[in-house]
Amino acid sequence: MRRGAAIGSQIAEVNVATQEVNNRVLEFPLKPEVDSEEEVAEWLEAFDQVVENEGATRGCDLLQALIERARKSGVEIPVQLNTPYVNTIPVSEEVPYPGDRLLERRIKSLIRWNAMAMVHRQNKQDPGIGGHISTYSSLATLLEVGFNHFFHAEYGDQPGDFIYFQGHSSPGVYARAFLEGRLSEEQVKNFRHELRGAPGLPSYPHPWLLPDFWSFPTVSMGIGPLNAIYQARFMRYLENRAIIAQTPRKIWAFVGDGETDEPESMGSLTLASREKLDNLIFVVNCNLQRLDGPVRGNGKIINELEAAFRGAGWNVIKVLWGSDWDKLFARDKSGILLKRLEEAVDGEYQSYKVKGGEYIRREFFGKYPELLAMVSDMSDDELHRLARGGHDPQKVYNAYKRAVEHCGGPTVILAHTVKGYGLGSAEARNATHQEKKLADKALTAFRSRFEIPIPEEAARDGSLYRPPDDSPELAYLRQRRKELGGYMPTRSVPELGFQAPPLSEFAESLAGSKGRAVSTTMGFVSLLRQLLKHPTIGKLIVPIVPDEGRTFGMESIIRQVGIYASQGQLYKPHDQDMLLYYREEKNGQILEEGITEAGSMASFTAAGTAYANYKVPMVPFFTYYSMFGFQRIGDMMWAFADARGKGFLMGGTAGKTTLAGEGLQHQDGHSLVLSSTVPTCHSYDPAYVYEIAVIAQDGMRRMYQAGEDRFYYITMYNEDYAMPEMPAGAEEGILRGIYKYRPSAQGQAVVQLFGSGPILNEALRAQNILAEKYGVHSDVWSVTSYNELRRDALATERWNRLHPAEAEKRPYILTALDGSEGPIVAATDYMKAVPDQLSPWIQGRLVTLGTDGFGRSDNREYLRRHFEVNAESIVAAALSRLARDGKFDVQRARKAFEELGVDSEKIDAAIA
Ligand SMILES: Cc1ncc(C[n+]2csc(CCOP(=O)(O)OP(=O)(O)O)c2C)c(N)n1
Ligand SMILES: [Mg+2]
Repeated sequence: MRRGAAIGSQIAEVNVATQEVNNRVLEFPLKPEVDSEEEVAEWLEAFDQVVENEGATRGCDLLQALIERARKSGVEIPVQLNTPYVNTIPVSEEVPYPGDRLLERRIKSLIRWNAMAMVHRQNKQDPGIGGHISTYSSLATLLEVGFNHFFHAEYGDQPGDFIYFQGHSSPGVYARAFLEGRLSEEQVKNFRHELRGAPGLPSYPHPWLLPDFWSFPTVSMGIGPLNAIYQARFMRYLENRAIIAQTPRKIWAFVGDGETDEPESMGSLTLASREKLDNLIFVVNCNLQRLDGPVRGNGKIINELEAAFRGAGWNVIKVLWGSDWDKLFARDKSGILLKRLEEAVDGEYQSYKVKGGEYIRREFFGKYPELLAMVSDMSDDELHRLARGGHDPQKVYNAYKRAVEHCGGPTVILAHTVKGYGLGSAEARNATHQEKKLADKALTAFRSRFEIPIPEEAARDGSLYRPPDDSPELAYLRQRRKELGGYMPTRSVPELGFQAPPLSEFAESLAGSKGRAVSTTMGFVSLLRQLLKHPTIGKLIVPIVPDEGRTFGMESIIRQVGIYASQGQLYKPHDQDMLLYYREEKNGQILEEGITEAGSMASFTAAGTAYANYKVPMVPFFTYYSMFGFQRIGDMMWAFADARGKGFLMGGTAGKTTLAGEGLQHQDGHSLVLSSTVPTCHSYDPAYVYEIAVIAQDGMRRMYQAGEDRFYYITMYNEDYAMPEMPAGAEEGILRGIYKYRPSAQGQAVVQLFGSGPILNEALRAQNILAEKYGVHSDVWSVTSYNELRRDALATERWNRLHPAEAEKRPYILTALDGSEGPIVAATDYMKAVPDQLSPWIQGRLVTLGTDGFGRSDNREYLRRHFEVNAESIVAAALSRLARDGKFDVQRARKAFEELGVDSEKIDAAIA
């Protein structure tokens, strides 16, 4: 028996008795350095024999045993996550293409043309309007194989797939919809001209702008892939909770290779494998380029991504080379071609495409005589046309088929493509991303290459072309989509049939805490518990929390509805004997995300758009540290608004002085400024639990019952105080942003005090001090939303501006203040910019106290003194202002400052 074969048969017994094998393998000690080629050949031959005679699994066992053995012997084994730089699927395992390749190529050519023409034409007549032609040109085959064979719209009782398109490929998606007859020529001609009276097309996938078409905003890089992962997870959540049926539908996410540099793209890969999301397929369009130049000029982005995805547990399918390469690989007995493919870096691959066949022969194949000989029968033109895998429908089809059939985890397809494919001189050039127009010559060349049947003259104008309805191309295209359930993308919203519980059902929250000191956060948690118990909408509530459940006192909710865990609870929690143990369940309701606000926001997005995507009106409540919300993941909130998301963002531990102790990086004084920038976000800063109840009830009614596309940001604090009962008739004011909470008890008020959140209590204390010590009467108002008041005032003002002949309307803030006199001191735990939003309408009256500047570690008393938002500062501000107005004695005011402990020379917190 040859030596190698002996190793094979001996190690084959490794699974039976490891120790025995260990001893015997010692007869053939592995050497870390192999010193002769002959020796290597012997080992390889032995291995080949094992695989041939006993199968691949046996070969794998053998390698495993060798690795273990090597580790035990102290041999360091290099971590190797890369496979050879060839297609993952060998030719021998490919299935034939099921479609009509010729017709599909015709259709794809027409789409290519129209996508390019749409952008070209628009930039010719409106220079600078922008658009992209080279992203789609690299993606066309990847999308078309999907559209013709894989992307399911609704079919039978199966709901459809979800597709996250690369944002910059939108012209191609529009061009297909144009051929399908779903978009009119007028619409396509109005690409990027949305404001001209005629229906136009938005630049990118924006559901807000084209709500019947797009579902997933993707164009801010990184948001698409992250949202896609959490979408796939949320789909499983709905299935495991029996809210929707389990189906074989898929989520396809098309991602740019440059886009993978965004941490959001790669940050949650392990969630997808941990959760075994075999409903998720990523297709990374590896055209090796981004906006400025190569993604990894000096290396290989595909290898880097393969290692990252494999390391994260994904099934990786590389589609690198088109079918033309197959014959070359068949000739490559020595492995020299593979060696050359592996040593060339992406910057070189880019040059090969730019510089053509002669260059490829000289620089790529010419490096080794043996390799050069391999292509001696091929012309330069043939070398140039050697296609990359992502442009070969046969290879792409096989990859997609395997991805769709893969079970047990997510798949990524790394598809090698050429940026600007088919655009002649713009192909693969560094500047191709920004290319918007083609020269006349390039246009006519494009027309000839893709055989577009339009006159040369029309080609130069970038005319659109749609073949007759009864043409074989359109008939085929329609037939394919019919078989796959219909056209995509499409977005539709059903009748939601949601009945918001009436406010009376929240009697407990409205009744106050009967003197018990509680926080608004605790009040919210009670409200949430109650909602979760609700007989009809309880199951639709989705509590989301990024590892802060205990901070917000949500342990009871964990006990009540459990944490969603796709595998159930595989361990006995150590606190199982306790009432509030850490309960994980396969059908748990809470999404406990761990420490990822971005991931939580992605879940919030999946849940908040479920009313359209899954036709179930899920109501998410995402509770988080307010400092780590809009500031950290504001772009995702913006995308949520674009996606017409609904739900409640609950900003806990809010306020710069209310979150005591934590200091600069925790204390939030500006999320309300940031939230005010999102058009569909309605922000509230409530002081009392009944205010939260009123806002939440009305929010549910407006979003899910009345069908308004809006969402809420509500701050919640952790300061405990007695929650009063709701004053009669306060609802309207709470919702619109202001109501008088406690009028002056003693007499006509000469000053108005505005307070929000816990600072309302400071205003109330100030009211007492002013009256008792200084004989100044004041009214106290709870301002639940400066943002809402400002929006109302702006809308009213605009109406007045546009209707000069009609009776002037008055903004709500002014009607609310009718009859209230004197200066207004507005105190907030947020920046002064928040109350200052009202300045234009209460000009001359407003004195703002807010928490501009960096936070500090201290208790509330000292923090409020530092930021000048305590009762004493409110009193001082009122007296100061009254004194300036000649309504209060100046000397008395100065003395009052001393009595109040207000230091006129203290450093300004805004710059401290
Ligand atoms: C967050 C974000 N940053 C920057 C951009 C601007 N931008 C648009 S496309 C692009 C390059 C995209 O390259 P890649 O992801 O490789 O896609 P390709 O067009 O090459 O397919 C950049 C930087 C953006 N859209 N989003
Ligand atoms: Mg790219």
